[in-house]
Amino acid sequence: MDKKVILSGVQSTGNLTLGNYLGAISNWKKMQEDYECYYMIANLHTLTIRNNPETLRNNTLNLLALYLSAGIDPKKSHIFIQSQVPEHAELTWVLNCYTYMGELSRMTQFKDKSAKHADNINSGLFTYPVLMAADILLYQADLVPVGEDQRQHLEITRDIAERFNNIYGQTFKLPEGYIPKVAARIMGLQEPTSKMSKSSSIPNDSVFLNDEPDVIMNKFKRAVTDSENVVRYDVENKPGISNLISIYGAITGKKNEEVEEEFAGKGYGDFKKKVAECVIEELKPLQSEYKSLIANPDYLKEIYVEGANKAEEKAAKTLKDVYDKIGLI
Ligand code: ATP
Ligand code: LTN
Repeated sequence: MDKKVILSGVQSTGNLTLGNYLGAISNWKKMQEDYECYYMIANLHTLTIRNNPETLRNNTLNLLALYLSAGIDPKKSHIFIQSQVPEHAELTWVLNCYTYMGELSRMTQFKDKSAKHADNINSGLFTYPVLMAADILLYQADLVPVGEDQRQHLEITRDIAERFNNIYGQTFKLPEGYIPKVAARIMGLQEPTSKMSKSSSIPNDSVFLNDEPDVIMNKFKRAVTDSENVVRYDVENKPGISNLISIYGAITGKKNEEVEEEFAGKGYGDFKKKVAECVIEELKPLQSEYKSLIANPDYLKEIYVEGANKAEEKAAKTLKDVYDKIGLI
């Protein structure tokens, strides 16, 4: 039987955070053993905010190096850059014509990002989910591993696919989300009521995968907690400590109660230090691999050229079917 297909991606907006890693990328690695995987760098999505061209180019290659160092293996998975497979932009235009303004205006990411970038509420930001739908539907993906914040975008993808299938007959597979039970939403260390994000402007809020060990230690030491001084999971009343418990649990595989037990009678200082140490340990091999990869742009190019060729083989088939069905010559 054919393997089930996975597709996922991350925007090339900056360095990956611990949230991106625990919520998404670390699952990608596990899935490549059993599925046909397409892992993409979503550099077209990145255009929805203003970028310096040189920074965008660097971020794209950095992200590729981070995928590889996090264990995504080009021999097992197809790793590619979205802009190198033109079918993504082409299918987006078609799907735009099957997507309603009303449904796009309900997207919480659009509302959040419009508030954050009030000076640049461009139409790309509005139609962002349609490009994401095209990414997924081109590959007839069965499963899409993402963090909790992308759930709504998966729902609209299914709605668009279903609408199209209803008019033209079976064309797109309806994808399912694969949202992990733990670490689907890692919060900021300074603002534990909002998610940790790559583009956060709050100092020490996000832990980046290529932060030096002493920087990671300091960020955790400064993490916002509460005055109770008891390590107890309670998102409502203790968002900071609960977030640290989630991080520690995601890395060590321990359940919340086990973490509470381990730190019973110990203060926050000890706990924060232990969380920082386990993050530093987890990231150590990734960081040394990243340093050697980023120094080898020829190798990175080899990977993305090969990945785009393989991705395009599959994407072109779906796009041709779509064009035929809707009557484009
Ligand atoms: P940006 O700040 O540019 O919006 P981001 O950090 O929110 O970036 P994305 O590129 O939007 O990251 O998301 C990449 C992947 O990481 C997605 O699957 C997303 O669901 C997941 N993800 C992002 N932030 C977190 C988080 N804090 N916890 C768990 N998963 C996350
Ligand atoms: N919007 C996603 C990134 C992304 C994506 C995708 C994820 C773009 N295209 C396709 C899964 C499938 C985000 O994480 N912000």
